[in-house]
Parts: sequence; C-alpha cells; structure tokens
Amino acid sequence: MTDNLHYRACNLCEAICGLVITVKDGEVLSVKGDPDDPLSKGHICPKAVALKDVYADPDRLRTPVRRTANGWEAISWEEAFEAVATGLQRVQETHGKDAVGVYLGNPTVHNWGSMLFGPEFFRLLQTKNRFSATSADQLPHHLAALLMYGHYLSIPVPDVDHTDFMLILGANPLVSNGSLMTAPGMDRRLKAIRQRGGKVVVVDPRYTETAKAADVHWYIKPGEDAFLLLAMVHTLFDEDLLNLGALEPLVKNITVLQTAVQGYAPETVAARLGISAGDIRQLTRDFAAAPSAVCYGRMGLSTQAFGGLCQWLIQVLNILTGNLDRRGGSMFALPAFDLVGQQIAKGKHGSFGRWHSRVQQLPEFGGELPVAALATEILTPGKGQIRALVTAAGNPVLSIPNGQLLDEGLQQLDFMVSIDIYINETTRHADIILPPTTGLETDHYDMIFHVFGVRNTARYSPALFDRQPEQRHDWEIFLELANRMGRTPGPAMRPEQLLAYALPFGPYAKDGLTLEVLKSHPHGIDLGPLQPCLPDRLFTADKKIDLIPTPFAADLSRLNDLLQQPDPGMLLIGRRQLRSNNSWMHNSYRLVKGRARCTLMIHPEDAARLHIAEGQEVQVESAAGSVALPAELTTGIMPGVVSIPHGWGHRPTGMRLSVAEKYPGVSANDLTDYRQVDKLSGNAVFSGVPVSLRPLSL
Ligand SMILES: Nc1nc2c(c(=O)[nH]1)N[C@H]1C(S)=C(S)[C@@H](COP(=O)(O)OP(=O)(O)OC[C@H]3O[C@@H](n4cnc5c(=O)[nH]c(N)nc54)[C@H](O)[C@@H]3O)O[C@H]1N2
Ligand SMILES: Nc1nc2c(c(=O)[nH]1)N[C@H]1C(S)=C(S)[C@@H](COP(=O)(O)OP(=O)(O)OC[C@H]3O[C@@H](n4cnc5c(=O)[nH]c(N)nc54)[C@H](O)[C@@H]3O)O[C@H]1N2
Ligand code: SF4
Ligand SMILES: [Mo]
Repeated sequence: MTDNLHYRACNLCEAICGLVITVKDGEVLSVKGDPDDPLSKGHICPKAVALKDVYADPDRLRTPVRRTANGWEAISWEEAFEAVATGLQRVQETHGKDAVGVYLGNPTVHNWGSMLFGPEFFRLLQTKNRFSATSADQLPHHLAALLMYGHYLSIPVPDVDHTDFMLILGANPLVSNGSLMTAPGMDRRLKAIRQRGGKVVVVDPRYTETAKAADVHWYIKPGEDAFLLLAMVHTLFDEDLLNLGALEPLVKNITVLQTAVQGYAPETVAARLGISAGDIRQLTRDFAAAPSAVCYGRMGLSTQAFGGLCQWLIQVLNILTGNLDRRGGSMFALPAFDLVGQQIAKGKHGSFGRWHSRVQQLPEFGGELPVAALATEILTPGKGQIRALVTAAGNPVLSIPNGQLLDEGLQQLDFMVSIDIYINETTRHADIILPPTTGLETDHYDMIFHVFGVRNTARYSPALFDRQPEQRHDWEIFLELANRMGRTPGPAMRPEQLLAYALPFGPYAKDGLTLEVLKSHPHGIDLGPLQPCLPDRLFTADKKIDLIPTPFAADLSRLNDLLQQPDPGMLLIGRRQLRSNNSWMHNSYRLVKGRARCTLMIHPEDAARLHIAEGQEVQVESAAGSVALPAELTTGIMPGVVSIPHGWGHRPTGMRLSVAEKYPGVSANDLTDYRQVDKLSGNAVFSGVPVSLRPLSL
C-alpha cells in the first residue's frame, strides 16, 4: 500500500484545526497542520499527534465490559444494552424517575453523534437530575446570552482579526487555543493586532503565555474582576464616553444601569484591586477611543464566585462602547449548520431557574442542574436521591469540585453505566462501560464550535479508519439506549444524513452549500468574515437588549458583601497546559513524558515567608481536602496566589491507564469546594479557593 493523505478537522478542542494525516498500511505515520484550512491555516498543537496514540492505545476499550468481583469482563453489546436498560429501569421503578442521574462531559460537544443522538435518550429518562461540564465551565456566558440576547447560545465572539484593541481577562488562549472563540493560531492573530497598530491588554493573576504576548499585563486578585469591570462601566458614564452608535435603539434600562454602577468609582475599588484609579480610567478611555475594541473573558472569569456578574459586565462594556455587532468588536458567527436559528424556529431559547437542586438549592439551566450539586444529590438520603448514574464522555471525579466526595458517592450507587473509551477515575465505578469509537474512527462536522468561530467556515471530515464490527459509534450507542428506553423503534438518519438534510435550510443554502459541496472541499470552505446581524439575530421577546437584567442587578448585593469579609489569605487558581486535555489524554506517553508538570506555582516571596524551597513537597489544604505536591517557584504568579493544574490525580489502582498511572500528580479538585459556587448561575468555582500551605520535610 502507498502512503495515503487524509484531511480532517481535529475534534479535541475548540480550535478545530485542519490536519493532514499520512497513513500507510493502517498506521498513522504523521499528523501535521493543514495550511489550506481557511480557519487554522496550518496551526496545530502537540495534542493532535496524540490522536494517533488514542487510536492505537492498547488500554482503550473496544467492546463493552462488566465489573465483577474478579475484575472486568468483556461482554457482548446485546448483553450490555440489556443490563443497562434493566439496571436503569429497575432503579426508576423503585425510586422514581429522578433517581437516575446523568453527567455529560466535555468531549460530548466535540462529537456531533452525541450531540444529535444523546438528547432523545436523556429525554426518555425523564429525570431532573441532569448535569454536565457546562456548569464547571461556561454557564455564566450562557446566562448572559439568554438574558440579554434571548438565546443561551447567542454568545458573541471577539472579531480578533479586525479589532484594534483586545482586553482579555481570565483566558489563556495561547495555551488553551481559544475557548468560546474558535480561533486557531491565537499567537499569530494577537501579533497581527499589534502589527496593525492595535493593542492587547491581559488581566490575570498569572503572567501567562498570553500575557507575555500582550502590550500590557495587570495582575488581579482572583475573584475581584467584577469590581474592575464595574469601575470601567462607571467611568464610561462618569467621563461621558458612551458611544452606542447603531445599538442605541436596541438597548433598554440604561439609566437603571447608570444608577447601579454609581457606587463603583475607580477611586472606590482601586485599593482593593491593587490597580490605581488612574490606570482603570485610562484603560477605559483607551478602550472607548479605539476605532474598534473588544473585551473577552473566559474560564478565569466564569469559574469564580461572580462569574455571572463578570460575563454580564463584559457584554455591557462592549455594548456601551458601540462594539457589539461591529467589525473588530464582539460579533455573532453565522454557521452553515445554524443551531441557534434551528432552535429559535422551534421556539427554544433556553431556560433558567425552573427548578432547583434538592439539597443545595442551585438553579436549573437548560434542563440541567449545576455539577457542584452532584455529589450531595448522590450522598444525601431522601426522596429524589440519585441512586443510579449515567456518565458519558466525562470524568467528574477529576473535574468537578470536591471530586473526592463524588468518588465516595459513586461507590454507593445501586447502578452506574459509563459511555467512555477508558476505565478511569470515574468509570472504574461503573457496572457497565459502553465504549464508543473515537477521534480518527469517527466522521466529524463541528456542530458547536462554528457557532463561536471568529470567521465563518465549514468543514466535513470523513472517518479515517472504519469502525471494526465489534465497535459502536457514540450515536449508535445513544440510539440503541433510546430504543431500549421507549423510543418508537424504527430507522434513524445517520449524523451525515441529518447534516445533508439541514444544509439546504441553512444560511448558505442560497450560495449552494450542500454536503456534496463540503465533501468536495476536504480542506474546508471559507464563508467569510463575521457580519453584523442585529436586530435580525436578536431573540429577546421585545427585540431589545436589557442592559441590566434583574438577576444580575440583584446579585450586586452579594458582591458588596465581599467588601465586609476578612482577607481570605492565600488563594488557589488553576492553569491549563499545552500537553494536557483536561483529565483524559495522560495515557499518551508523548504528552506526559519529561519533567513532572503537576506542580504548585508559588511566588518566591510567599515561598520564602513559608519556608518553601524549589521542588519541595508542599501540603496544600482547603476546606474541602488536602493534597501534597512539589513547589515551582516563579515570579510569573501574583504574591498571595498559588496555581495547580487540573486533570491530574490519577489513581494507582482500579483503572486501566497504564501510562497515566505512572504520572499521577494530584487533583486540584480535591481542594475545590462544592459549597463555593457562583450562587447566581450555580457555576462551580475553581478560582480563588482559600488554601493554607505547609512545607513537608525535604
Ligand atoms: N479545577 C478545575 N476543574 C476543572 C476545570 C478547571 O479549569 N479547573 N475545567 C473544567 C472544564 S472547562 C471542563 S470542560 C471540565 C471537563 O470535565 P469532564 O468532561 O468531566 O472531563 P474530561 O477530562 O474532559 O473527560 C472526558 C472523558 O471523555 C472520555 N472520552 C474521550 N473521547 C470520547 C469520545 O469520543 N466519546 C466518549 N463517549 N467519551 C470520550 C475520556 O475518556 C474521559 O473519560 O473540567 C472542568 N474542571
Ligand atoms: N492545552 C489545553 N487546551 C485546552 C484545554 C486543556 O485542558 N488543555 N481545555 C479546553 C477547555 S475544556 C476549555 S473550557 C478551555 C479554557 O480556555 P481558557 O479559559 O483560555 O483557559 P485557562 O487556561 O483556563 O484560562 C483561564 C485563565 O484565567 C486566569 N484566572 C484564574 N482566576 C482568575 C481570576 O479570578 N481573574 C482573572 N482575571 N483571571 C483568572 C488563569 O490564570 C488563566 O490564565 O481550554 C480548552 N483548551
Ligand atoms: S489546538 Fe485543539 S484543535 Fe488544534 S490541533 Fe490542538 S487539540 Fe486539535
Ligand atoms: Mo471546558
């Protein structure tokens, strides 16, 4: 057989980079960036090569397994489906529908089969106990989008390729490769802003890779961003810098907003922030004066106690300066598979607060409850207690607050099933694991991340390798589970057929975009830069943007309470790493080899005060638990703040991850606390967790 070139989009993260893969005799020889992809233009990161490791990983499950007293035993799909249906039905018959919980992890949104076929199965389960990684991540963005633009996915993205001023808070796209901003190659894009005379400002408790690529970096104490943003909005009013432009007729409640921000003059909050009032005012003036500007905030802003307020205020800043829906500002993408348009056509906008979690009283969003409530819903007896769990593409033991507590909860369940490719920290508790195909074995069209593209593009990727007869795709698993849970039996359209069906109703049908056209463009198709679309794509009932929706206004009093609270001492934040992908790619040797990366970053001043030396083991303790890991002294972190990357903490036993087990690290989520949440949205808090440190003897 000769070398074969295969083009596909990487579905590991939001950047959806185009790849060129060389294959010979069923083996991947190389994975490179595709220079002809209109969005990624050749960009690639080290994880893409690991797609080949996941494909070939001997630890990966390819047939269903059942946990027995003597270890895991392979079973047939028929046996597995039967056991799952029986297990779930038995629990629901005895304890009610809500006794079955569901947790969906991050790769769900990177897998169109799961996106298309999962919902019917979950609907048939009829449980209110649904959870997903959303509430450990971007829930505050959805809340702001729902309350201001009328659909929870109407999240504007920075028009990075045309902006003159980018203010980045709590995001590190040079490592994460961008999030809620599908923008592969952010190093190149940020450089281009500066080359055309623009400016990049980063606000982050760490001097991150992105901060290094910016013109200006400010440190900020974790969890204080809402004060900075309020002071900036205050300054816009105070110094008459408002410039709504075309947005003027679309906004409402501007005077209510002005009154609400009156108490937050830069001079009032400066001392608390450690940023001078003059600097805050000047930043606001520069932002307002730039021909175009965009404020963007990601994980560092969402996963803090005031995530909701932060994401609302970012919208406000962009709107009041006329930068929403303007070239170079904050714009809405228009994807070929128009998920938002399709949902609006069905009258679906999203929902918030229709019910609350039983124990912690956290609000529902989009039919889901916050993950911070999952462990207590399993562990607290009473009506509505979760007694069986379905996990799909998730590893909550490592990814939700107080993972240790969840680990205990999972041991008490009557029944658990996981749809996953690995036996890991979470799935080791399952009774049955149903393993799907993954990565190179799946065809792919990105249903979600084109919604957040900084440019409109479309790309269909066929599977590189056929699935083996004994394997099943995620969508096939969900379809069969739905059949067993009461779906009207009968054939269903495959993902590819659903796409073929949807495109002729999509926004580019007029340009002749069909699946056939996509297939004949293996590098993807460029659909052009983002375009202004308001008020057409404003989905609120009155076609107005409320500048201060009531839930945000009400939450300001919780922020003000912070002013009375004593100094919490040392605060923990997280960090992402280029060669990690949340918790699940540490079984690829090429990604974990080298110096141990699960370290405690600490400023040398703090280290000296606490008698901690470089490399020394440090006991880190929070209200939730404690871990011990080596210190990494760096001036690239704010004094008073320490950082631990998440996704580590691999267990020594009970899993089938022979490489990851050798590079265990510790789990940051044994320190994060389910009781510390953004009470408004219910989102988990990973930034600003109070900790104490103690050096362990050398
Ligand atoms: N402390 C702290 N905690 C965090 C974060 C943080 O920054 N700090 N980040 C949060 C964020 S943003 C996120 S998104 C979550 C992620 O949280 P999770 O989604 O719970 O965790 P992942 O590590 O992404 O786990 C993915 C799982 O999917 C499986 N998998 C991989 N590919 C496939 C597939 O194709 N199909 C199926 N069915 N399964 C597959 C993997 O084996 C793994 O078990 O973590 C959150 N937790
Ligand atoms: N290599 C790699 N890429 C990834 C992932 C991965 O695990 N590895 N995960 C993917 C996922 S699921 C997601 S959601 C995205 C996330 O993408 P990003 O949000 O870009 O990634 P993070 O590194 O979490 O960036 C958060 C930043 O916020 C800072 N920060 C922490 N607390 C605060 C605070 O209180 N205020 C401010 N202003 N800043 C704060 C942190 O120091 C950090 O630099 O990345 C995706 N890409
Ligand atoms: S940046 Fe993301 S999409 Fe691009 S190659 Fe890396 S993992 Fe894949
Ligand atoms: Mo995420």
